[in-house]
Amino acid sequence: MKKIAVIIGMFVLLATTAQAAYDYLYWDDGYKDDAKAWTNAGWYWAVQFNEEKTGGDAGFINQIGLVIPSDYPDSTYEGGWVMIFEDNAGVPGTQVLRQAFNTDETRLNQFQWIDTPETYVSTSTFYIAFEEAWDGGNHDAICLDTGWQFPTHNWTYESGIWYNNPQGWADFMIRCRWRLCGGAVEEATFGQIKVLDF
Ligand SMILES: [Ca+2]
Ligand SMILES: [Ca+2]
Repeated sequence: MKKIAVIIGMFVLLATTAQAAYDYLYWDDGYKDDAKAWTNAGWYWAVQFNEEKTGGDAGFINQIGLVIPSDYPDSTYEGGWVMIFEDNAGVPGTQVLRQAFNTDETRLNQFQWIDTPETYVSTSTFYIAFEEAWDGGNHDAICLDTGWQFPTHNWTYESGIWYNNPQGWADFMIRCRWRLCGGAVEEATFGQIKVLDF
């Protein structure tokens, strides 16, 4: 009986070890200070995560989080698209996910988490992007914080060209839930996710 218990214990231990944990990656400080809106579909806001977060490993993403402001640019909410791009020599490259989402109006001004299919990202640097629903109109905007800046991680995609934070805005409030391939997750990010309340 004792032997069986030990064997069961080993299986539990193995199962626990094999079960990959996810970590939340982010640069923003969790406090909304500002918001930006565009009226062009096909223009994106994006946040880059790199080896500082991933430890240089490939991984999987299964959630994307973003903060949509209330009552800006208006008080109707159209949702939009979330995307994941792999890295190509320091700029966004292959798109590995594009998914529509509906804005959760109970979670304006705070993180709304969108489940995605578990998406393999082969590069240890990658980009999470948000695009408004369709062209024209006062469609959903993105929040950003203006303290504790990591502006080099902000990207925009305008008229078909990627720019590395051309306006000096920081930080777009776009996060993701990521796990590295295989083993245990390193301490890949800092702090806890803050509750937005302002
Ligand atoms: Ca609207
Ligand atoms: Ca910041």
